[in-house]
Amino acid sequence: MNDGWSSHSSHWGAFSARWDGRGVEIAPDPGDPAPSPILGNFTDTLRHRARIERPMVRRSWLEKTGEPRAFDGAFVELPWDEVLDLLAAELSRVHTSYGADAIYGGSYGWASAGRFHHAQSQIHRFLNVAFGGYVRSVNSYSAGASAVILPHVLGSFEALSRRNVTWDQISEHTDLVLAFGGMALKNSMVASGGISRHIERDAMRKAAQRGTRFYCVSPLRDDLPEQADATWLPIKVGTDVALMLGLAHSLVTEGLHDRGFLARYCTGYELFERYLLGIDDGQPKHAGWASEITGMPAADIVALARRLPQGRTLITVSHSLQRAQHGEQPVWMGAVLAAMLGQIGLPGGGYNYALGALGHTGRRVNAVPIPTMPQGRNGVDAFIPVARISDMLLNPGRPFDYNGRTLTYPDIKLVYWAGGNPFHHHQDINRLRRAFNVPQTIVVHETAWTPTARFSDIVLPATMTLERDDIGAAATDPRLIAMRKVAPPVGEARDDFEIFSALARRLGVEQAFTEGRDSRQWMEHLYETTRQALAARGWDAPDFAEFWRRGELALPSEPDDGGLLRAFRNDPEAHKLPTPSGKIEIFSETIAGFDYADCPGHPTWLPCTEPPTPRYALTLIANQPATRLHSQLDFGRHSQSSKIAGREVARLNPVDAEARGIADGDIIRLFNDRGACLAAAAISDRVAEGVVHLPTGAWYDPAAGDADAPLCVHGNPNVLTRDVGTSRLAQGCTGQVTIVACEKYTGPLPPILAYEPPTPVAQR
Ligand code: PGD
Repeated sequence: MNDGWSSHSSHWGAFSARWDGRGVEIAPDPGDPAPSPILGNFTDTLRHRARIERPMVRRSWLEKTGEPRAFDGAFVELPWDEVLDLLAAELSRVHTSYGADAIYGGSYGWASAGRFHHAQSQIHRFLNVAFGGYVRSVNSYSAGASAVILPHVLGSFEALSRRNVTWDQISEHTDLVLAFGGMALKNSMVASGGISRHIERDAMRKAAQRGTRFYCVSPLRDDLPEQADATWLPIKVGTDVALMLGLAHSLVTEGLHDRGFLARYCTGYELFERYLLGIDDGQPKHAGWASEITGMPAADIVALARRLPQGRTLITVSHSLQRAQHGEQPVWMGAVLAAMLGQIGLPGGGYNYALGALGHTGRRVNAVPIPTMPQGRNGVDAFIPVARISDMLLNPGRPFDYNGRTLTYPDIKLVYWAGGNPFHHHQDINRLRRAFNVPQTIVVHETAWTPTARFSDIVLPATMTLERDDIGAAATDPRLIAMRKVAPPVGEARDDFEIFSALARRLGVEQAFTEGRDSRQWMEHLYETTRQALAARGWDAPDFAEFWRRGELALPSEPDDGGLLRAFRNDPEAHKLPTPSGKIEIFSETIAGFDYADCPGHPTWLPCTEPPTPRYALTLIANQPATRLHSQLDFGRHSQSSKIAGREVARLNPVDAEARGIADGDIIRLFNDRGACLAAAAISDRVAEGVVHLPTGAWYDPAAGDADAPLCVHGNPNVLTRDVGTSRLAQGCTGQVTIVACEKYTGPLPPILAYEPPTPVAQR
């Protein structure tokens, strides 16, 4: 590229970058109408002290002292060859002594956008090739509950979130968007694999200007952007199902529901209606009942219900609502409410689960496949729903429920992670710490000294995306990006592929792992699938060298045809839904047959079993941050610029702040029975009363001295969150909400040590 500029891509946008030996200059893709400010995190991170420069091994692990792992433990620097020999021998020992089902390779995490150096694909492929498999994880922290409930009642998560109503349809057709949990731009700014065009802000503006009315049902006003000109309906955290039921009740009692649609396209409505009207339990779910639970005036609920059938109405339910106990219910009830309005499958109407939750939704999908790294076959049966990791490590051999089955937690001896940060993403970090002390060995490949790296035994330095060539692509993005190397690797960092190839060599499976290809040959090989599909349809299909020279390639999209719901609406016999009945399941015989009290046979109001108490009177919302992706590059300039006194910022309502004597900028302590953290207070009337908002992603930074539940001095909300599954059905992540107390912190301010690398020590 010109003047040292290289095309590149990230989960938060395409850009060009130039390295001057110290810092990186970034220029967003000129075709992107709303580039993400998160790109600013790249500028100063390549040579930051938080980067891992050399392989390190925990001294107590090397010397087999049996000491528990600690965040401030001593590490010994070892040469690559020595550490790889050691690791290959340890993997062989565990495999020979205990089998492949003693190795946990779930390795959840977002890693980087490039499709060849995709850390998950690399680690899974390696473990499959070397050991015939590993204990895996299923589903995601994003959509743990919805991915399981949706196929039972409506269709696949993929179809309902990503191939459904588009922003174009909304701009053209939609009169009203009722967004449960909103559609915050900070979320749609990000798409796994890359996003070259951020279209959501302008799409919402265009729709609002044409007259679409947006309603933001959320305790946080900014869950819809100002461009949507939304009406904010503040609601008590976790009560959306009660509001949906109150709306549904008003529709029925006023005869506004679409009986024809319910009869033709749905099954089980009559049973659900009995519940709605309170025929069996004596409690009609009327607007007054919903008002008591949600805190919204009953008259407003009735008025909103009357508006819904008046034009083209779209109901959306965000990921956040299902990242909570009983998270299956809002996903299901949102679909039922939309079914009662009879607009499912119409352009711009009906139901789109998780629209705006990521930059993958509301778009047309590509007409050709994108490059993906083949992972091979996993021959191990054992798996866990991803957020059950602490349960698994702490309870080997214990049975647990999942989606109608009784499974058993395997006995894990070795945990291997690449491309994720469980000490960021998992709930109840103090419990996770106890769980991570159970396995004999923990291995991580990381770019930086994350808390996960600091708690591992063998820490291998991985290159950052800017330090290697790759191909950026997502099935919902119309550009394939040549991700060109911008700078040399820091220290002795190596690509994950290179590390696994070297291990595979030591284990005698190098040929099977690499198939005789180096990185460049792999990229050419993976690109070929896309090129051939383009060529087969007569589209521009340059060879790899030409694609690389150009820096990007346009990918044609499928038509905006409304996906499976439109086809079903047009001809429900020819295009049955992939549910047991082929229809929308308002009552599910399958789910009822599982006999789970926490997920019955139709959508049900199930309050959280840990409600606020006089001691823990506030509800914490721990959602996605606006200044970084998850915990990635938390040490970067943009992320750092939003902190106050180095701490993550927690927002709270003026009423709650005043009651506690807290002023803007004060340092506060948030705590409950599980843990405590510091944060900096920002007082805001954009946060509903009774709520504290602390986003995720500030690196866990435990103060020394309190071994059991140390204070996180930086502001990681996962020291507070509860580690329970959404229900026995999905066992999804419930990290979004928890109860807390909050007070002004007046002690001496502890230093932030989260980004300080351990000082290497000599082996004794
Ligand atoms: P990231 O910070 O993206 O978080 O959890 P996830 O673990 O995905 O971690 C990715 C790590 O990969 C980073 O540490 C980065 O340095 C590393 N990395 C990047 N590129 C490479 C590479 O090429 N090679 C290697 N080896 N490493 C690399 C995110 C998870 O958090 C998600 S998806 C959700 S939706 C959840 N959300 C919440 C929530 O809403 N509330 C709470 N309380 N908790 C959550 N946790 C979940």
